[in-house]
Amino acid sequence: MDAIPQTMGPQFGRRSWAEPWKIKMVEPLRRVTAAERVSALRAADYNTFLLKSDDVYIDLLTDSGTGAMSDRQWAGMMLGDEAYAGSRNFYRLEAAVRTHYGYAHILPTHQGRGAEHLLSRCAITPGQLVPGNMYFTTTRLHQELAGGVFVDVIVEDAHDTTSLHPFKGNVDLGRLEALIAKEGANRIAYVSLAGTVNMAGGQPVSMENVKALRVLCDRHGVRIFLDATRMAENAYFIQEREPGYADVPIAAIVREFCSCTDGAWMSGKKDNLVNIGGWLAVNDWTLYEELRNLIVVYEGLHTYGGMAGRDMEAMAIGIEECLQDDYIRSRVGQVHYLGELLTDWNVPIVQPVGGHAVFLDARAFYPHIPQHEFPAQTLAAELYLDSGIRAMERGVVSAGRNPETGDHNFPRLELTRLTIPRRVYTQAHMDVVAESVKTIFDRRAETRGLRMTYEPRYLRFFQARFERL
Ligand code: PLI
Repeated sequence: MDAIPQTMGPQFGRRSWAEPWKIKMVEPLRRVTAAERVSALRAADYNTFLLKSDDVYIDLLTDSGTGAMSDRQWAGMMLGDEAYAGSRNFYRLEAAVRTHYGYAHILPTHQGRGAEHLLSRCAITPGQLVPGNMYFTTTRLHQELAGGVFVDVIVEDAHDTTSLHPFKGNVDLGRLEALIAKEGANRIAYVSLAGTVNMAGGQPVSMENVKALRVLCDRHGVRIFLDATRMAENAYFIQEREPGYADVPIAAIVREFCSCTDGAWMSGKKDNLVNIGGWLAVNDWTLYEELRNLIVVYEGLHTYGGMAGRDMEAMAIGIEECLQDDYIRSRVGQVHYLGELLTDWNVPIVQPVGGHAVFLDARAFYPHIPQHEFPAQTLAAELYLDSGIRAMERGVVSAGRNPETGDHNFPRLELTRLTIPRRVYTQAHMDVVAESVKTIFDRRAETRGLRMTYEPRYLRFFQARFERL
């Protein structure tokens, strides 16, 4: 019995969790040499979005479309009904969204931004305001292109990387009420609510907050549309942190949360565990009719919306899988494992750790690099140079420019995101990532910032180019 390590087993007071799956197929990773990394990053002009995936070792660029499908989902792909109209897979998807998210009318879209586009065009009258719990890049752009003006009404704690508020995604109801009082309810297109909040570090919204938001909006006749992209992860935090929800299943929490909203859009590439796809769902028939009419212009017929039948089937199965308590616990648990390693080493990260990623606080990491020299972009470049790990910027580059003044938007959060794909990497990969971050943290004083040499008009973070100062 001497062979049993002292730290393992319940008799020693420790119980670990493990992923509720085992690996059936593997994809080899390539370790990229230091010389290759230098030349690949130069060729990509210091933008990790412009790297070739073949030049990446561990890819933490995004959790979007990068997850591993289950054997059930792959089997479902073989059941694709590729009829142009009325595919049986559409009806499976429609039933899954109705059952688990609770909305009445469902439209598939090619991915999340397709749904954002349609909803923005149908639900915003030019000149209207769209209050929301922090902007998201594609969401705000579609709202602006439809003539709307986004207004941030997230709680103040969301902008403070060190605040331990358990629900940093909450709407500041006082600010929203003041906005409605000042502008009048007619000027509000709808409240754009995201659970979790990506740009704040994957931070959740509480059930108490969404219920109070519903009451406030009902008082003024304002609609609430939900970005449900990472709603299963949001539900996990409610179960973990909110009184009364510890024994409520994730699926029931999602259903209850969604019942406080008038509709939702979804990037199925995240929570719903598929490599491509999305959906849009609303309760109001008149709005649905408008959306259903517009979808044939931009996405495809209302029973496929830009998706293959097989992909709709995989998403219907992914919806069921992503709401299982064991799955979501291990998914968020892996993100937290990485966050705890970095916290133990005093690396500045957004606290508490969010649902889909660990966000490095680039301002605190590189206090000597001013925001106009892109500290978060620099950090992503340094990480790649050190180990071939790919992260992404979520700071001033992502925030873009003010459409009226043309100036940079300078967000208070200047973050580099280590985004964890779902069911893809192991705990050992997380160790390797943490060690690389620690290495560049230890030599942070020598690091210089970047200058932007090329700036595209829309969503500049995807294609901007930089050089070293
Ligand atoms: O990438 P799409 O078009 O399927 O979804 C757009 C989108 C909408 N809402 C939220 C909260 C997102 O995170 C989102 C896409 N996110 C990406 C691509 C990401 O890397 O976070």
